[in-house]
Amino acid sequence: MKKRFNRKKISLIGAGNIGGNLALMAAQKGLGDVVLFDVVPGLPQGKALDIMQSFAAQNIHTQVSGTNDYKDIDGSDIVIITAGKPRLPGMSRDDLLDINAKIMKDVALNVKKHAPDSVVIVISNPLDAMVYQFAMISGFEKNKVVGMSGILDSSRLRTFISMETGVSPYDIRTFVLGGHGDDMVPLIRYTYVGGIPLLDFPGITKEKVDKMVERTRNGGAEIVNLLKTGSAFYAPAVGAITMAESILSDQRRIFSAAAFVNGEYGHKDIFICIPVILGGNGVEKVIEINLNPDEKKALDKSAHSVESSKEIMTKKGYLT
Ligand code: TXD
Repeated sequence: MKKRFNRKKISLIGAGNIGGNLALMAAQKGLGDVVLFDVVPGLPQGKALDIMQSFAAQNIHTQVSGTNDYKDIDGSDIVIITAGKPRLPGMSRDDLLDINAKIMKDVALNVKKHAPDSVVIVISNPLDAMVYQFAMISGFEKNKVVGMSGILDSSRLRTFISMETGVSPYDIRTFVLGGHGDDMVPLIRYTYVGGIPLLDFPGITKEKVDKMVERTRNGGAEIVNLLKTGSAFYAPAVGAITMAESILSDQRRIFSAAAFVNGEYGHKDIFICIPVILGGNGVEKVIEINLNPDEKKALDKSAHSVESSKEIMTKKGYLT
């Protein structure tokens, strides 16, 4: 689809559960024209037509189109990648590595060719490995590539805190650092209910906080086990579209997101979830917050898990 005068162009690589919801959400937020791409013939076209047919009742004036041809993503301002298999019950995110690394290599080469000036948000799992692989294969500047992880993990923790305190999750703030895996690092010391530190909120105990942290770490698996046929997709789509809006409208909002580190937090040449400012240039700034010894130890453990999967990717030739 040709870029329309002065409208942003959002291309979604993967028209599955998350991709379809991203297309509808982008349209409802008026972010720009949307191109939905997938390798399955008819899938993106069908979902795009269905979404377009909802506009008459929604007062929406942008375009959504579906395609199996990468040339239709030419000139995209932002590309959001969900191409790949989701988990099934009993699978870890890392179990998806071989399947999704082969897919991501193809996607990265095509995005490099057709949308070289875009900012890319990677969602596919295993997230930290997939976002790194995309950056290496595409050769994009590192600030133009970011992974959607911490905003989802933070949303899960905020939801559990809301259930416990009765406060709207919208008024709860937190950060989650590290890999998007079982050793992710929710930072309780930086978690606030309104302006009240979580551990000072009436009725909150360390035991309750530990339970909410554990449930956050298992948040993805909890939904996979309930759905049985795939993984979460509404909250991941909202997380990604919120990041995309901050980039497309240069809002410069702060998120927990998988970004490239070059010495920050004591780690180099990996993507891990850290606080970042997202604006028109993608990752505008990596925010290095103070960590106490326990927090730093937990982050290092999580970062080492990410480094191990990077070594596997290197050995298997997925990074070239
Ligand atoms: O926090 C996070 N980052 C995670 C990520 C949160 C939830 C889901 N997470 C992962 O996103 C999940 O483990 C998957 O790896 C992706 C996409 O999840 P989704 O639920 O959208 O999976 P679907 O519904 O199976 O959609 C994937 C689509 C499907 O339509 C395939 O045909 C398509 O990807 N696909 C491809 N598109 C483009 N190019 C290629 N090569 C390709 N192969 C498959």
